[in-house]
Amino acid sequence: MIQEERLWQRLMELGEIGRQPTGGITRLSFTKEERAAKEKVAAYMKEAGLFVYEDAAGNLIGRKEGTDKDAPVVLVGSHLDSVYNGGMFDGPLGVLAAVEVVQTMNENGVETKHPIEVVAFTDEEGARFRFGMIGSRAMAGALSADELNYQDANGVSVAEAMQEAGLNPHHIGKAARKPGSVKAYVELHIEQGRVLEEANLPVGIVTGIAGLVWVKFTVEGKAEHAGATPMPLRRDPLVAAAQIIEVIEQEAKETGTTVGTVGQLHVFPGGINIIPERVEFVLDLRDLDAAVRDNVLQSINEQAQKIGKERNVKVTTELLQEMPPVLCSELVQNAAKEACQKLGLDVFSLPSGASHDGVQLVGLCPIGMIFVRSQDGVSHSPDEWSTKEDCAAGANVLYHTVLRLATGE
Ligand code: HGY
Ligand code: MN
Ligand code: MN
Repeated sequence: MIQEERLWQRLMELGEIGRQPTGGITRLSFTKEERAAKEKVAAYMKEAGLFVYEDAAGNLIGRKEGTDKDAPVVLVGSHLDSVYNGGMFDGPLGVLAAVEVVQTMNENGVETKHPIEVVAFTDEEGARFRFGMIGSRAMAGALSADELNYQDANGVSVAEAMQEAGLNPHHIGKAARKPGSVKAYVELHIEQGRVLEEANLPVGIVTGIAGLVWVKFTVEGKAEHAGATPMPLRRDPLVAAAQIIEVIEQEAKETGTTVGTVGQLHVFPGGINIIPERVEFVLDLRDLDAAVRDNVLQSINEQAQKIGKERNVKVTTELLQEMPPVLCSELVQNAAKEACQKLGLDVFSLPSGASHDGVQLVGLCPIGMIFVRSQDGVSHSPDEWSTKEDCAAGANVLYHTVLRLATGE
């Protein structure tokens, strides 16, 4: 069994890095907060007896050698970057549980055929730039050089941020893993929803991960005086945007499985007494079925253009990122099921509405995830919480899952 106290202490310690006065954690990719978190985890990895290194994409990796050092590795981990003002479990639980798993193996002299590599992926959340999963995309060889030119809100590109962090963006291709070199990828993560809580269970096995699109809407009208412009003469992009956002809610509700969110909206120039000139907002649209998601998107786009015409404003869209829904492999799901049975835990399967790095690795190796119950289903918020007992239960399931995968053929 893993050491519950050590895992919890490390979670609490790591949870202080990037803590904001608002109570949440902000640890964006390639920032000093993320660097500090990586240094802390690198120290834990060394305590666990791992060989620690960073790959060309800035993924932090701790390797436990296998008895067959050329056998495909079992990859296990998650991410250390966060959303703005986020919680302390989303990402770190998976990384620290993975460290705890291999440290427990090493402390008990447990050898495995396959090498095991613990990974903390760079920029899973995409909070800083316009897309996420930079580290796992690089590992899958799916990151093009021109994507490194995208800039953050301060005009700093991914490439520049990497250079500032001591990485050479031109070498990003070196992070790609050869096909066949990874046996499986397993990630422990908080559920970030209410299903396990409703089922009154600490742990669940993920069947598949929803596919998402991020679409940037730009609505252009005419800046005019707030006091001197009669209502019928206005070309107000913010009211049009509000109508489009209502359409998003209606269309997502329609299917019963789709979720649509607008969490980021900017008004230009933003004066109290100015009818806005331009409004920009990003739609996050998801469904386990890509065809359903894309039909909803098409309907939203059609209605958005209609609203634009009616209000004499210009509506344009730009796809920022698209991730297909993926299924978790039977190999990993079965290993996790056996682990739950061994531990006397219910075998309970559920889909993931949240997206995760495994989505990027599905072309490289079989993937799978284990969920830990989230209190009130809250995440991406300072109120994100899971209990010490549930985190330990998840880490023990991860231990036996990884052991099964790393010792088997
Ligand atoms: O957005 C997500 O689903 C994940 O937290 N990056
Ligand atoms: Mn997240
Ligand atoms: Mn996450």
